[in-house]
This record gives sequence, C-alpha cells and structure tokens, in this order.
Amino acid sequence: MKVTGMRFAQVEIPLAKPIRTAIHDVRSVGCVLVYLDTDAGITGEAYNFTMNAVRLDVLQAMLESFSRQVVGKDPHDVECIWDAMWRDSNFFGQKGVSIFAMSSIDTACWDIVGKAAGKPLYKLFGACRDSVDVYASGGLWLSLSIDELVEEARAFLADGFRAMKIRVGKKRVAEDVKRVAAVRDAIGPDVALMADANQGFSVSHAIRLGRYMEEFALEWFEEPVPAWDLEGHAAVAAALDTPIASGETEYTRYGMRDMLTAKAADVLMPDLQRIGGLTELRRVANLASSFDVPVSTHIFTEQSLSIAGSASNCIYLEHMPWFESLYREPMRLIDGRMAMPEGDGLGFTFDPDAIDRYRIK
Ligand code: SMN
Ligand code: MG
Repeated sequence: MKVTGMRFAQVEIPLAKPIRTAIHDVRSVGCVLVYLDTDAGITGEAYNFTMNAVRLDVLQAMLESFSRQVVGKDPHDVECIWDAMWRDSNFFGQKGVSIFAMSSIDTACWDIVGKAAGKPLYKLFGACRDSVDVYASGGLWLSLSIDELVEEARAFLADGFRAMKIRVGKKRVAEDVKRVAAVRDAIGPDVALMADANQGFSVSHAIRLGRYMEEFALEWFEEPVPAWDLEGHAAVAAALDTPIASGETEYTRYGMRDMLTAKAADVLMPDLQRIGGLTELRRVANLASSFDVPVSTHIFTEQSLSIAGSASNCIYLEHMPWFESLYREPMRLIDGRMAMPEGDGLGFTFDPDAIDRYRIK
C-alpha cells in the first residue's frame, strides 16, 4: 500500500460562549483537517487545531512540507515515516509547529493501518480495557460566576459524568478556594474533581492555594506554575499531598523524560498534537510506566481513546466536546466511563456535512 497524496480542509467551530483560563481567551477553535489517501482506497484522517483559528495556514504549509516523507510511502512503515519527519525537522526545530504537523500525519497513518487491518486501533495496539474513566472538561471556566459554576457542575452530573475539572487562577487565593468549595459542595464527595491552573501561579501562590485545596480531595492540581519551570512543579509536588498533573505543554518523549526525571508530575498529561502523534504517545505512556507514573490524555478525546484503551497506566480520558460535531460517530458515555470506539482505525470519521458547515478554506 502507498500514500498517494495529502488533502486538507480548514474549519472554524465557534464555541457556545467565549471561555477564559489563566492564559487562554477562546471564542472558537480552528482545525486543519488532514486526509491521507492511499492506492488501496483507504483514507486516514486526523487534525491539527489552534484556538481562535489563528495560524492555520502556517500549519498547513508545515504539513505540506512533509509530503516528501509521506507520499509514496507505505503507511504501515509509520515508525520510518516518523523518523524521516523527525530528521527533516531538525533544522527547523523539534517542538512547536514541526511536531504539530508530524503528529497529525502520524495519527492519520495509524488510522489507515487500523482500517486496513479491519480493527479499532486500541485492539491493534493491545487492548487493556473496553472503557475508561473520563472527566468533563468543557466547562467550569475561570470566566464563570460561582452560580454558573454550580449550574454547570450539576449539568455535568445530569449528563452522566462522574468526574470534572475546574479552572483556577484568580488573583486572590480565597477566591479560588471559594469557587472550588462551591463545586465540591454541589457534586458531593463521591465525584472526582480536578483543578487546572493553566500555569498561572508562582510557586509560593500555588503551594498556598494547594494547601487550602487539600480538604477538597482533588484528583489532581494541574499546571500550577509555568510549564517550563520543572523545578517549580517539583517544589509544589513535594509540598502537597494532592497529586500534581502536567505535560500538556511539553513536546515528545524528550520533554516527558525531563519532566519525569525532575519529578515535575505525579500524573503525566501528554497532548496528542504536542507529543508527536500516536506513535510517540504510546512511547510516552511506556516511559511514564517505567517511573510508575500514570498518564491522563490531554483533549483530542476521540483519538486519545486508542491510547486510553491500550496503555494500562492511563487513568483518565479528558472529555473536551469542541470537536465532536466534526464526526459521524458519537462518543459513548456509559455509567460515567467512555466506551472504546467500535469502528476500524481511530473509529471516528469526518462528517462531510459538518465540514461543509464549518469550512473556511
Ligand atoms: C485547556 C485545554 C484546552 C484549552 C484551554 C485549556 C486545559 C486542559 O489546559 O487541560 O483542558
Ligand atoms: Mg490543562
């Protein structure tokens, strides 16, 4: 089998209402959809995304620049393709846009491999579960009032979620404590609650807030300090009983190795597009297991299921609903857990009507 060409579409999906974290202001998400066609009539699909649909042309140009490493190659040789793209991006830099583009090409190759084998990828990788704990992440933003937080938390429970994540990052410790307390109170002690600071705090502020939050029995406290401050992460982790989660802003197994050796994360949170696609995500889950550190996948909910179903140290899947309208197949939340996809490959295929609706290029 050979890849015969790459096709792209750019879409912009508006969010129901604008949202804010300590560092993000988001009104829409934009994607470059990637289609890898083959001479076997199978097409692999994946996407890159940016907040507010900025720089999609940059991403598409980077994707096109890898055509020499992909077109004409057998998608089953996906490790070779990964290595060829890695070598070719050395001069340009092996973080940022290079890795974004590599990630979606790699993921689309795996989608082809699964479709050709007639199996869902989590089975092909070696399955360890057929559903996974999942938390609701598309809500409880910093921009909400306490009343709105409580209303959203109740709505998540009504939707069937048994875990959810709140964003923290207010100027005063007491304000964040009040917000987290209100959500914990609304959901009761048996529902898992995570808090994400999106890198917004200094080490001392994070430790102070973390100490106040210990009583809420959080599943984890995420990115308490800037992502590049591994020592700061480790200092917060050492000071608190609450586990520290981090990793979404780092790149490839090398970034994850540095986080693990620095003891910067009790829960490692690789992001499909920053890690380098499914090939590298599998490597990173294994790397984390050698430190006895669990992983929880970062957004890319549909694609990450393939890892969540095959990496035994994956403890949670993050549910971000932003992209589900792009797909024909709905995700299946059953008894608070997300069921693995049943279709071949990734198990999620782009819905042409939805693409037409959101298409900007
Ligand atoms: C996050 C993800 C995507 C957009 C904004 C914030 C957040 C998370 O860091 O972990 O969900
Ligand atoms: Mg986060």
